[in-house]
Amino acid sequence: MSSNSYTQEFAEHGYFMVRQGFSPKDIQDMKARLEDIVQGKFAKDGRRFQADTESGSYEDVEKSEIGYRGPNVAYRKIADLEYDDVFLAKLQSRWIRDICARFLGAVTSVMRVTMMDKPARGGTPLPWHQDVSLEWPTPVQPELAIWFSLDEATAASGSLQVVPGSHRYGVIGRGHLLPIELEARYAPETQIVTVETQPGDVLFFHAALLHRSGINVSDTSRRAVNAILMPGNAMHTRRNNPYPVLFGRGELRPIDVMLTCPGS
Ligand SMILES: O=C(O)CCC(=O)C(=O)O
Repeated sequence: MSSNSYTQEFAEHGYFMVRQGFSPKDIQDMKARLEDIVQGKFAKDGRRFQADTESGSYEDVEKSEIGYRGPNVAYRKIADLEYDDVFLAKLQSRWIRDICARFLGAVTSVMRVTMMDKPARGGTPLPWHQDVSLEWPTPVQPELAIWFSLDEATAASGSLQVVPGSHRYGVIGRGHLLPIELEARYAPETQIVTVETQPGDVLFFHAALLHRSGINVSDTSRRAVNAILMPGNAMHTRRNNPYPVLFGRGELRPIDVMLTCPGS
């Protein structure tokens, strides 16, 4: 697919897919690093972890993400991956840089980079939401999100589902979670598309696109990475400091993020 088709797909449907954007080695490197993080072999101050629910209900998800609690905890989410040298280096691949320059301009800032695990025969449904929110501490709304799975992602393993074209609603209400009473209007069953991917495939979507994911009923885990990106420089209005830059002047460099990450 050419970059003109990306622009067209993005405008029309709110997403496009780059099949095999990452090489098998890229995926292997990220999986190995993730396993080291989970095993505690690559501990880092300030990194945020969220344990999965026992109930399988989104309402029971830990509200604040806290630190590492050992290798035997089922982590639903691991945050701050922009401060991991392996993940950062892969996200800063030349082809992603080119796509971000096209869609976000000369500077791309990072709202967050997280990994979400749907373990084999488990996980917690993530309801319809947008990667934008007027409640988030930023004057600049995210515009682009990147999503890719380190494992095969299928309907059975809890892959991402989207509502094509829903980015055109812009921020719905205050954004982020779609109120349940609005689901029939904004996310009718007949319009839902399940995005199925092989390791290496990378989905780019408009941050306002409605998306969700279910549980994993397959026998293998589904570990996916989601990067939420903003155009230009952006200040964190609660911390009163700038969000990290992925591309552009002052960008994060893998060599600089080896030791710590700020967390929140
Ligand atoms: O990986 C998934 O299932 C969805 C991730 C996501 O949309 C999020 O964390 O906001």
